[in-house]
Amino acid sequence: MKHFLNIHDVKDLNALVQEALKCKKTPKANRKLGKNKTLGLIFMNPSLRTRLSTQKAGINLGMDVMVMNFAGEGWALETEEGVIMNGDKAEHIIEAAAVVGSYCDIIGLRSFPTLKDRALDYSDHVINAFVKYAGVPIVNLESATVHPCQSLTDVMTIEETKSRKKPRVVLTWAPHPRALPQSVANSFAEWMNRTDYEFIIANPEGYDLAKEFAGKAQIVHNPEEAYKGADYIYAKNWSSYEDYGQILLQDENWMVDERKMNLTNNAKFMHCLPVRRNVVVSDAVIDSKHALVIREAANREFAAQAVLKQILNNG
Ligand code: AN0
Ligand code: CP
Repeated sequence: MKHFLNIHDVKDLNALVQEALKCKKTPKANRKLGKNKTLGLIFMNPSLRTRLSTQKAGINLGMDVMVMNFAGEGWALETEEGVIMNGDKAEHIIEAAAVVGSYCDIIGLRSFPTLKDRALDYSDHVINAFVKYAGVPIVNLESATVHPCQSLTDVMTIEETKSRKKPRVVLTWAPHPRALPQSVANSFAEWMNRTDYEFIIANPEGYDLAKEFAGKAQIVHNPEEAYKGADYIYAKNWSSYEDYGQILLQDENWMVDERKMNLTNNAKFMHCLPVRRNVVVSDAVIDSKHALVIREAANREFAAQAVLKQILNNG
């Protein structure tokens, strides 16, 4: 693997999931692989899990890890090419990416969408500028359009816990007071579409994901219909793609609650975290034995490790 930007960088999904499960069994088995290699983690936005799990994954492989929060700490970056930089942006991404690349063997980057300009966001221009100018492999730690480290973890977690070969997996939209990216949902859909699971997306009208990500998924606009017989309920809020970046609805009937969970096939509850209790999911569901959220977050370490291992092995 050269870069890990999205599902298209994964040739054999099952092999990568098996690698992550192997890393979980013996996390310190490859401590020599990353010796004298530097992993740089750059965050344009907040993080808990991605930052610590990827750092830990690098340490497990013997890498030296440097982390930098750009928001508020780095220079304000210009990302448009050919502009006269006489405004508030002090540094161009062309130099910034090349400089970080000169210190690192692998770079992980988190850069959220603007949620204002759909065409710009969906060009994923920030991470692509790092690919173009950093000169080293790039790992996507959530970009404007996808969050592949999360999705790999999600497939791994389903593989670990599923009670039938082809589970019925439901990605359900849930309410949220703030406008959030579509990245986690886009990515989850893309990765589910690479499995042989039954995959359904439940979201209100106006919240359909871009077709390129929803792919062959069955889309329903009624939560009760989707929950029936589900083995996994994967909740996430996203802002509208159609009415780009807008919040169209706060309807609490879309919150994951016990009433709807009772319609399922004893479904497990999943969420990438951070989650707002009693907005996205009720206390009763997230505190129940069906919630996989802590296992899911813990698995981030081994998913990241599998990715770093494949990149390091590529030389
Ligand atoms: C982010 C999002 O929805 O993309 C990060 C999730 C991993 N969530 C929030 O900003 C709350
Ligand atoms: N799930 C996830 O990516 O969490 P953080 O935003 O805390 O990294």
